[in-house]
Amino acid sequence: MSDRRISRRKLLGAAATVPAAAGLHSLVSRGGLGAEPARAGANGNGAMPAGGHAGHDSFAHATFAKGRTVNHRSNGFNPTELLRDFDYGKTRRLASGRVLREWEIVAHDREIEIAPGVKYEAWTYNGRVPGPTLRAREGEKLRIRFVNGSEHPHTMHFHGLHPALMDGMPGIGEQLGGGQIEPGEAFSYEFDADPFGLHLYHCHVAPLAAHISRGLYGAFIIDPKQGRPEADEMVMVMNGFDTNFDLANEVYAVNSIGFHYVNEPIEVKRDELVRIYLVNVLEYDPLNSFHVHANFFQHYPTGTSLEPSEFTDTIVQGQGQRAILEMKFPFDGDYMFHAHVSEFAELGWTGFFRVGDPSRLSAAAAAAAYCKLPWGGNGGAA
Ligand SMILES: [Cu+2]
Repeated sequence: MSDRRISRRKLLGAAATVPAAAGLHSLVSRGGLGAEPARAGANGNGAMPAGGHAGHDSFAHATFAKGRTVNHRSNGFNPTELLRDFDYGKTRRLASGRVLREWEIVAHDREIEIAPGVKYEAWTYNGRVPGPTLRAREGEKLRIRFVNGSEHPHTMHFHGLHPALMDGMPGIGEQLGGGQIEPGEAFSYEFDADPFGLHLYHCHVAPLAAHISRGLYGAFIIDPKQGRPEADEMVMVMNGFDTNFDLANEVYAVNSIGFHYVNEPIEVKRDELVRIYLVNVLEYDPLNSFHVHANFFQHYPTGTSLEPSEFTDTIVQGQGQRAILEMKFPFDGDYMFHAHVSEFAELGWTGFFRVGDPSRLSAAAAAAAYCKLPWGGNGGAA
């Protein structure tokens, strides 16, 4: 079978009859990505490493082996840390009394591992995907110095209110040294933090889908002047990776690493307010979604109002849409969250919240037992 003709849908279908990990590995390596040769499992014959997941020897998850993880150290970022990592930049007060907030963002080309053994030649802001979560307060003056250390031209296009010359669009702003920023060049974007809400930034060089899907995006939060109630805050950027460049994604995730929050559930406290800044940057699929189990959340579309629009357990977002979600977990245990597009969920876009003290949780086995769920691969037959 020609690897170029393997779509992610064929891959899913093939999972029932062949070790799918092998399918993805060969697909990725033949697709020209990464140096890793095709190999099915750690022992090279298609079997997963020993250690408690014997049922997966021949019929693994569609693309993932439970218990195997990516190398976060060589990636340079870990989604568990990235989740609550807000970049406030550096501030100083101007003569006018206003706060000036400044960042430096450098674009780098960098290979990252997005699923165990699956390497991807990413283009990054500050070496990570998604880029740093830039966070400011309504009314401040913002300055983002962008340095293009990539081998390709890029920009930073921010969502928000600003003049055209600061829009990060090729062909607009060249007279200021802006517009398209060539390799080795730099430019400072300056605008006011307005309006408050949850926004995003991304590269806007053509071909746009390619530049975005390579990893050049990040969340951009403008807090309202009066702030928001105290909460355990986290950022989830819903993304995906077209590992063989056939204009369809093979891996889906929040914060880039498929199934990361299954391997490392997000620990939250019972009855504490959890606030999720949710952004959809997924390319090649028109819609993405977020669903949480056994709970409901307040939905603040774009975060531009302090009043929620809906109390629900599922929302749908097109590309570029984002929302703030607020919820509390009234019971201890493991609670799944995932795209309600089942195909995305099975290709990586699934995680767990772990509520309460894991050592005291008799019910906290869900994440560990995830691979035994029927849609985890083989129905748990050992
Ligand atoms: Cu770009």
